[in-house]
Amino acid sequence: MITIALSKGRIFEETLPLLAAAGIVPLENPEQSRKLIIGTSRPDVRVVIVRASDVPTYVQYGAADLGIAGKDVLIEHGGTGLYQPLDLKIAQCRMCVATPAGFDYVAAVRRGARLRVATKYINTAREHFAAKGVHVDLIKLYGSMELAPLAGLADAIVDLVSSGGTLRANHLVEVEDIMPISSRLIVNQASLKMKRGTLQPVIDAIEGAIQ
Ligand code: PRT
Ligand code: MG
Repeated sequence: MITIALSKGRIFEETLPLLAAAGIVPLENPEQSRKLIIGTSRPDVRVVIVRASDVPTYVQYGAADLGIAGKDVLIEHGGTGLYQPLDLKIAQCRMCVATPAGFDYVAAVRRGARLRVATKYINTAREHFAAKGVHVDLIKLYGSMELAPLAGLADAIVDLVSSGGTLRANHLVEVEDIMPISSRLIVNQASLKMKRGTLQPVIDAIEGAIQ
């Protein structure tokens, strides 16, 4: 049996055509079903539905053989025990620093001000600001980072942006680009050794279907 860990939402939708290329079609839509384990058109393959940030953990411990996770999530997880053979080029966005439109970020950095930065991505943010020599107090949030500067919790946020619509709606502007983000296929290292005969053709078919 091969178990694939997936999250609902944008990753699931964009993953369907890639799995289909490997002959794997989930038998139910997780958006409609409450089931957390979903069978597929292949009797030897099942999908488990987990939170996006839990996907690397399931694969790390071998509860899933394969998974698909954003680079943002993988950096925060650390990648221990994971083989990351493919950039799937799905769920693309970018990680950036944003501030209220009236905040002079460049001037604050230039005068060495200590900035309060709210984010879900503590590791990514710590590395980014350390590399630039910017002093920051990082405030961990689990969602809706855009609210933090508006409510007076932080001077800036580190968050993902795709269309820019959420920033605009909250009068925030992108002041620094940190890195492009896309989703990766992740594989449990022990599974790859023990089940290579079944896993490698799946990995190869997915690779062939990347746009
Ligand atoms: O919801 P949950 O806590 O379970 O996890 P999650 O929010 O991380 O899951 P999900 O499904 O929302 O995101 C899964 C993955 O999609 C992320 O890990 C990213 O790799 C990727 N991705 C791509 C994005 C976006 N684009 C994105 N725009 N993840 C989140 N966003 C959010 C962003 O945080 C911001 O709040 O969308 C908002 C901005 O969108 P725009 O279009 O208004 O700029
Ligand atoms: Mg979400």
